Amino acid sequence: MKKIVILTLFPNVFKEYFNTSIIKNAIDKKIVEINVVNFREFSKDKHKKVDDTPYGGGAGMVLTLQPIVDAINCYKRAESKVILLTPSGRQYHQKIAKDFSLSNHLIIICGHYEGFDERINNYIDYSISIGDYVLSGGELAAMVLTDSIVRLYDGSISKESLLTESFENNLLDYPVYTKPYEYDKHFVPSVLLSGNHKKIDKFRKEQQLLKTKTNRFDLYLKYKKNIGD
Ligand code: 6GU
Repeated sequence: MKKIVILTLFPNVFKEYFNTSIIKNAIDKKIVEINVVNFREFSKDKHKKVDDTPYGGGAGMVLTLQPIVDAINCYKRAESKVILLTPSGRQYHQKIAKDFSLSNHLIIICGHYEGFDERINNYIDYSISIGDYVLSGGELAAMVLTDSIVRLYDGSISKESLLTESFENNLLDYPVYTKPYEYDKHFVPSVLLSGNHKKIDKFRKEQQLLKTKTNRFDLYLKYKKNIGD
C-alpha cells in the first residue's frame, strides 16, 4: 500500500476532500493510506510555538525548523520522498505527478505565514509550487498534489481513462458532448452521431489540436517538437 504523510498546521481542512470520490475510494480499497499530522504537536516550546520573527527584520513570521524537522524525522523512511510546498518551488505538472506516484512513501509539508527558514532545504528532496500566484498556505497545494498523485495509483481509476486524459503527449483532452442533441439552439457536432469511428477519431484529433493551439500554445509547440515537425 502507498503512504502519504501530510504535515500541516491545519489538519481539519483535509477531512472533507479526502472523504470524497476517487481519494475516498482509493483509501477504502487500501490502495493508499493518508496520514494528516499537525506538526505543532512536535514543538518543544512550552506554548507549542512554531514560528518566530525573521533575522534582519521584515514583515511577518517565519516557520522555525525544530517542529518541522522533528516531524519529518518521525515519519521518514529510507524510501521516503520529502516534498516542501512553497510558491518559490519548482512549478508542478503532470510528469512530476507521475514521478511522485511511483514512490511508495511521500511526506508533504505545508507552509504558512511568510514561509520556511531557508535551512529547511537541508531536510527535503523537492520544493514544489502549484503555479504563479500566492496562496495563504500550502494546504490547497497539498490537496492538489495528493489528488493528482492518488488517481495515478494502480487500481484508482481505469487505465483507459488515464490514457485519454489532458497532458498525455502534451495535448489537452478532446471536447466531449452528451444528451440532449440540441440545447438552446446549440447543437452537438453531427459527426459524433454518424457512427463512423474513423471520422469521429479524425474529428476528435483535429479538435484536440485546435484546442491546445488556442488555449495552450506553449504545450502545442512541445507537441509539435515531439512529433518532429
Ligand atoms: Cl505550494 N504554497 C503557497 N503558499 N502558495 C502557492 C503555492 C504553494 N503554489 C502556488 N502558490
